Amino acid sequence: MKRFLTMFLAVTVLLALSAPAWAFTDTSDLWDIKQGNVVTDWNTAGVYYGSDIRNMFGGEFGTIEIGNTIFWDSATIYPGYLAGVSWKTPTAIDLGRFILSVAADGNYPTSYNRAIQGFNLYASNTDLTFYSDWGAPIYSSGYLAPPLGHYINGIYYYKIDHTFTDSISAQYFKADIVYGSNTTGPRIIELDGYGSPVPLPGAVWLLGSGLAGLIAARRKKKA
Ligand SMILES: [Ca+2]
Ligand SMILES: [Ca+2]
Repeated sequence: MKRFLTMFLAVTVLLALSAPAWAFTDTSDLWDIKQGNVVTDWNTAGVYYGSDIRNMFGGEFGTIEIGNTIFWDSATIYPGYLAGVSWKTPTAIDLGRFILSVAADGNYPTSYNRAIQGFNLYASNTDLTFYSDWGAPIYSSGYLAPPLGHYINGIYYYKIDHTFTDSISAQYFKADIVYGSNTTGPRIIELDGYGSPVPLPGAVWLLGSGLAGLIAARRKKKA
């Protein structure tokens, strides 16, 4: 019984800790369109293959190519080109963490296809247009490509999972995705925004089981 309980607790803790990592549909995602997030604009890189840019915020519209949004593949687009999107939440949110999930055609350095040179995230409390000056990004990445072995369901993935030291209160957001190739556009699978980290369910479970153990031990002592 004790062993079973320990196993059960360990599995619960593992599940609680691992759930947000690759869950593309997540009710705690404050940027999900199911939470009322509205995509306000995007730039000329557009969206390819009849897809819909809302698909990167939990949507399922148009042609869904491996469940994702894809920006243009075009010879007129060059490495360093910015594919951008802006969006707004119904009210200001406290952004504590974001996860960007991107698919690629192969494994770096074998394939540079769909690698991105960078990802810039902007936030504001003013209703800015896409082409407004958003000031300095709240996050800026370097070159991104799938790490070796990061291969799930037949797709190579890479991602950014970033937690801010201090949460950022904002209602308007914009992201720049910097092209890494002149022939293949970035495949953005999902962009999730979360509130400030709260005590993990795993920690609560551990605390609860610890207390239960103490009570049981006391009862045993009394008996
Ligand atoms: Ca998606
Ligand atoms: Ca999402």
